[in-house]
Amino acid sequence: MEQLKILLVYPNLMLVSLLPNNIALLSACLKKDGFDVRVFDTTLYKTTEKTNDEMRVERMQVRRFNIKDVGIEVKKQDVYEDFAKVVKEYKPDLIGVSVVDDTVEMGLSLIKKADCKNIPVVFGGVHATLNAEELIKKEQVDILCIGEGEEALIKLCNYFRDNLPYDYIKNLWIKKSNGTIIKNELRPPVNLNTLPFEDFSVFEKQRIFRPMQGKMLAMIPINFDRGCPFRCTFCDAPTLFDLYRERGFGYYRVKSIERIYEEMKYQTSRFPVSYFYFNSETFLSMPVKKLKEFAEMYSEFGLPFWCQTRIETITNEKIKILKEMNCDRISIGIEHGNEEFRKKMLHKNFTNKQAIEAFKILNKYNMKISVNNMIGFPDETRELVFDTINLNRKIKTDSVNGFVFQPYCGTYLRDYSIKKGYLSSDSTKIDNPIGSSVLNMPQLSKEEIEGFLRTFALYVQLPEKYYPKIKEAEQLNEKGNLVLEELREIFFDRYFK
Ligand code: B12
Repeated sequence: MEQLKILLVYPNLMLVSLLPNNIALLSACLKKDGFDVRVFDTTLYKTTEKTNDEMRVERMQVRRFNIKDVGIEVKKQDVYEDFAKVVKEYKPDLIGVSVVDDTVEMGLSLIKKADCKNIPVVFGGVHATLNAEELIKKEQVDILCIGEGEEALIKLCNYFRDNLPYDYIKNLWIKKSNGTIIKNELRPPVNLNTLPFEDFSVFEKQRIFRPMQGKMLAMIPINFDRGCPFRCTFCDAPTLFDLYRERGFGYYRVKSIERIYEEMKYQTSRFPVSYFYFNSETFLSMPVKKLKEFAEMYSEFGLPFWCQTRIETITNEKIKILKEMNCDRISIGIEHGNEEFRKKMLHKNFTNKQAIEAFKILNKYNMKISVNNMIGFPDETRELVFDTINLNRKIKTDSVNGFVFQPYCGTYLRDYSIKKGYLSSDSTKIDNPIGSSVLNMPQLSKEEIEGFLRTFALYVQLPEKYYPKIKEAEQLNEKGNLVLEELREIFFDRYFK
């Protein structure tokens, strides 16, 4: 029998370049079952004026870098025409599109503008899971995958190939020709230790490069776990956790060290990896004993790596181990500087004293740190933004990120924003975390938030004598732009040389 051809689509923001585990994992599962897989990835296409990273350079979060250093050229061709060509030439039997809130519009447009009428189209990813009722209404969507896709997609493709009815596959919502929708139950979560290794070979070769503070590095993401045990109100993780918990399933799982070792062996034998990106929402939540075991195993690789953790998990012992392992950079979410607001609104319970102590430990070991903060939370005021600035001033880091709060589908803070009238209930509009606020709030306007975003790093790093000038730079007008330019040069000279 002829091999069934599956086209996986990764609509993405321009040059948001870390390779995605989901597509690589789905590809590996499909190939293991004998399917032919091709990926259409929009990352290298010129789909917006500026890239996220260029905007982050403008906002003084990251150092200047050049994608051409590693031979990456942005594709000038029209992404929709190229996709239509791929569909026409490859003639897939089934198309699978992976979407988050920021990329769903592009995913829908790709399908609409190509000739996909006689090809079943499955949408999956966190947006499909958490905004299912709306997404299934779209004419481009035939099937939705709710939650995990590994087993559901394989079952679907096998049944499809064997001409078996596929109406009752768990995790899938199926739209029938008469418009009715069959909503199947969720299946239990997969065992992360037994999945096939991610297949990154489906991406173009240059896609392995990702900028990291001024350098382009060959980076492979290694997923340590799936889900997160914490309940931050701005994040999708608690909603995914609850979706599974309501059915009696535990969603948060951690891979074994042996499994992570095998994955790293596999990926380094296939790609010229120079850096690992450890994907775990709270890397240091593992006990010291496990971290030590991991460190011992990791000495065989010794490559620099990035990881992310929470303030509460930082101890002298753990950071010492990380440093010895060659950890290059650690990313930490403070998110907000006001203890009470952070606890009540974001459900993050650490104290400012704890944060300051944690950063002392990190500095003692000379760790490179990126700190993440958000501006424009519901109910936030100008004074509250200054609490975030002030806490960041008390800690020493080499990269300070001020992102804008976005009310992602399925999050608690999205519901809260709607309840407070800051967002209309039918709005699924989301901007980039490097973009603009989508909330309409009387006490902190979109323009004020924008002003803070562009001057956040200046407020945090420059001496207070600059504050009157920085306030001028907040203004979104010609004068403000000129002052901002002047301060930016001072900033780059002092901190990013
Ligand atoms: C690693 C990561 C990244 C990586 C990789 C992105 C990726 N798509 O994998 C990078 C750094 C590139 C990234 C970028 C962005 N990210 Co991100 N990221 C994550 C993180 C921490 C883990 C994702 C992951 O690897 N999970 C493990 C994989 C295996 O799970 P999965 O992606 O959900 O895929 C499974 C199912 O959803 C399903 N599935 C997925 N796709 C498909 C397709 C088909 C056809 C089928 C059948 C099934 C299916 O099957 C998969 C296997 O079970 C999540 C947090 C989270 N809770 O998910 C945020 C998260 C996904 N990111 C988020 C955001 C906002 C972004 C950016 C928009 C940020 C930006 N402006 O740059 C971009 C968008 C890039 C993109 N096109 O996806 C949000 C999305 C919120 C939302 N509701 O839309 C999340 C949820 C974090 C949050 N704030 O809550 N991200």
